[in-house]
Amino acid sequence: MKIPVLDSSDSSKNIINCLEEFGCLVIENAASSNLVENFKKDLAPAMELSPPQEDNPDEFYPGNTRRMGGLVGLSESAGQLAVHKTSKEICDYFLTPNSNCGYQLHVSVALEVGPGARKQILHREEDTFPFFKEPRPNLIVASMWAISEFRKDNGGTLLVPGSHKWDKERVPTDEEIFSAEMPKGSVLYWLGGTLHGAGENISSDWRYGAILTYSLGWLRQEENQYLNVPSEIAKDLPKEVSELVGYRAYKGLGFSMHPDHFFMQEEDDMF
Ligand SMILES: O=C(O)CCC(=O)C(=O)O
Repeated sequence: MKIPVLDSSDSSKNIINCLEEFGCLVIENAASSNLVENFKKDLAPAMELSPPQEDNPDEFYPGNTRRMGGLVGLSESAGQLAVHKTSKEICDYFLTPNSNCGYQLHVSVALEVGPGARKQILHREEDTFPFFKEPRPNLIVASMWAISEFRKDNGGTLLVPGSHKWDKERVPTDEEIFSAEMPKGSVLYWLGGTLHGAGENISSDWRYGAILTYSLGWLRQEENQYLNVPSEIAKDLPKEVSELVGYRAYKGLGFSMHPDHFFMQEEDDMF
């Protein structure tokens, strides 16, 4: 079972069926090179401030990597990626039925894997929510936008297709683990129950991805969006983007009386 590769011209029905079956897939030609280059330019000053750390084999995050969060506050292009049509269709299908308050941005991190970086421990995005008996509803959808080319030798994300349907105790064999290989401008999606992790980088170039994950609106976000995208920045974002970050109320949850962010539930939105 390999990672399926589709194209942005494929129908949403195909994309959803494939994701349902394999738990992951790559879509090529999803973002224009302008969008990718603008993202990279916007993030450059922040990435400079995030020097690669030395590796500590006991740490979850490998060394020799650069990471920066709060993407939609740093780059208009990141906001455009966050509300991309295909991501919305996928989230509407996999998340909306499990939530009375929609979905939200869960993590937004620019992630460069440098030469010599070791591979990351395989994990599931939903490992942090162990409170549901299997099979559980989908809680999280993840995307990784290829800001550079992703290859096996430069740390392309490792995935175990089909593992979203596995018993939690099952350990993948080497033959069941695949690297996501994709040209710049592609996007990789996986479900919250799919085993994955960054690959090792044995090349001489940096692998650059933007990870944007989405969770059910009633869950605690993994990244503290309100600190990483503070009020004074969020107020100038497109409404759709600030709402995705969490600046909105729905069914009485998350109301605010902040002068820049006044939102209460509508009468007919209550129950
Ligand atoms: O960098 C990658 O390819 C995967 C990143 C990841 O899974 C994580 O940061 O937890």
